[in-house]
Order: sequence, then structure tokens, then C-alpha cells
Amino acid sequence: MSDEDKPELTGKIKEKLIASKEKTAEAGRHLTGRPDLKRENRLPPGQHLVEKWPVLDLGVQPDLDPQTWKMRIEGLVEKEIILSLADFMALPQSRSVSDIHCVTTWSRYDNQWDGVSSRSILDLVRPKADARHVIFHAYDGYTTNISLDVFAEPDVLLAHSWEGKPLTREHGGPVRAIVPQWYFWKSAKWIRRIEFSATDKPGFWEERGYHNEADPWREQRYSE
Ligand SMILES: Nc1nc2c(c(=O)[nH]1)N[C@H]1C(S)=C(S)[C@@H](COP(=O)(O)O)O[C@H]1N2
Ligand SMILES: [Mo]
Repeated sequence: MSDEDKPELTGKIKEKLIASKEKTAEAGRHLTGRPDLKRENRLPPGQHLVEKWPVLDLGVQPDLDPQTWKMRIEGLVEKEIILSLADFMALPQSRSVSDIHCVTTWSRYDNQWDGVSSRSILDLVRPKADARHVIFHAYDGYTTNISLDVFAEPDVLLAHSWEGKPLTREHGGPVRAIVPQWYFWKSAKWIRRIEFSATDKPGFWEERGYHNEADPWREQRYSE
């Protein structure tokens, strides 16, 4: 129930509510992305809140040398590119704040990411008209797929930093995807290659029973 529906809010309580709402709205104005943080209830169904950031992967955490690291962006694009970390860091930089929702039911609020926005990447490589899907390929062999529309959302980043510090190896450094509107399995760590495709290609978990989309607000956890 929203505050407006509650009948008798008076005096101090009302003032407090308005002040907190103004703060939320103020925070929202600085966000480029989806308005998750403006939700009255930010916790999607079936999730619980954690403070610490858990580590989840397939048990292999590639040890990538920043000096030799490369990321390739290819497939149905006008211009395929290979970026070194220096090239990547020289691209226009963006910051976004978003909540993490993991399908294993933990959520973590207000993560501050720095990196290169998906939109900058799109400007650079220019997807061809028939490109519809984006597939992340990672250095540990992991893959995951999202639609080009979701990739193009303004809060999607290829992130190199969390809370102002370089991403650690366990969390996917030097560069991982952040796709805030989906469950976190779509946010590939240790990105090696980004493929633009006309056809969809279910990734590691999508082939093993996870939903092809991953909307936490609709609990798109597993496929039927
Ligand atoms: N390369 C790679 N990316 C990955 C995974 C993985 O195993 N390999 N696991 C996914 C899953 S299931 C989750 S919940 C998040 C976990 O990210 P974290 O360890 O930084 O919390 O990474 C996602 N990205
Ligand atoms: Mo996950």
C-alpha cells in the first residue's frame, strides 16, 4: 500500500514521510537507470537482504593479467574491436548505482559501479540492423545471453570498479558486465568476448534450466 492510500497521516509522521520521499526522489534524479531505487519496496519477491557481497561462480576464478587482458566485441556489428585494458579505460566513463538480486535469493542494495556504459559500446561498434541478442563469453568458459534491448538500457555497464575500487579477481575483474534489471547471473564476470547475434544463444545457466530472461520482479528464476 502506498503512503497516499493511508487515511490519517498527520503532523510529524507526515512530515517525516514527505522528507524521506523527497530524499528518495532526489537520489532518483541522479540515476540514469531503471527506477528500482524509487520503488516503495525495493526487495523483489522471494529475496532477502544481505550486507556483505557474496561470491558465486563455477569454481574457477581466472587470474587475468591487466597488461595482457583483451576484450573482443564482434559478430553482427559494423566495426569489430579488440580492446586492451588501457583502451577500455580511455573510453568515456560512466557511473551507476544499482541493486543486486541473485537468483539464490540474496539481494544487495546501492552498489556503485564505474565503467563504460553499454551505450558507449554501441556507439563504438554499431550493431547491424539484424542484431537482436548479445552474448557474453567469459574467461572461465561461462556464457550468458541478453536481448540487445536490455543491453542498451542506460544502467548497463561494463564495470571495472565497485565502490570506487577496482573489481577484485573473485568479483570478475578486470571487467565484468552489470545488468541491473535482471538477476545477477546475467552479469558476466571476467568478460572475454561480447557477441552480437541475430539468433539467441542460451548461456551456461540458461541451458541448465534457468529462465531465458531473468526479471526478479516477475520471479523469472527457472524455465518451465
Ligand atoms: N564468468 C562468470 N560470470 C558469472 C558467473 C560465473 O560463474 N562465471 N556466475 C554468475 C552468477 S550465477 C552470479 S550470482 C554472479 C555472482 O557475482 P559475484 O560473485 O560478484 O557476486 O556472477 C554471475 N557471473
Ligand atoms: Mo547466481
